[in-house]
Amino acid sequence: MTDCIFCKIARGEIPSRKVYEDEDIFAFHDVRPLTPVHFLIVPKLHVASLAECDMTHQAVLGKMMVLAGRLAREEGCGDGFRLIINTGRVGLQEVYHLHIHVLGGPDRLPPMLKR
Ligand code: DGP
Repeated sequence: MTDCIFCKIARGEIPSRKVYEDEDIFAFHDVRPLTPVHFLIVPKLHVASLAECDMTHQAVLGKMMVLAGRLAREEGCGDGFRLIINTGRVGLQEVYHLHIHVLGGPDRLPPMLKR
């Protein structure tokens, strides 16, 4: 996907505050942070959302999850953090390139959803 904004960020064509990069994964700070720590983890391979994933994505999804914990700790979230994957229209997904939001304190986060 040449015109996908997160593909362009992962290729370095749009600047971002990089947290981590390897051959499969790119992680960068969210441009509109909701919490003191707020970064995104994306696969370099374009996939629109979690709803489009199948077993061929198993390895990269596993790597994203393991990295989420490691990078959260490295970014100062040793006391806990929250992962969010907004998916599709109902999930209020804004950018259609799969991404994990990693959100952290130092203070406790607000409740996940209002009742
Ligand atoms: P979502 O609703 O889950 O699709 O959230 C998309 C997030 O992506 C949103 O929190 C803002 C962030 N974002 C959108 N465009 C850019 C960008 O150009 N750079 C960075 N760093 N973040 C972006």
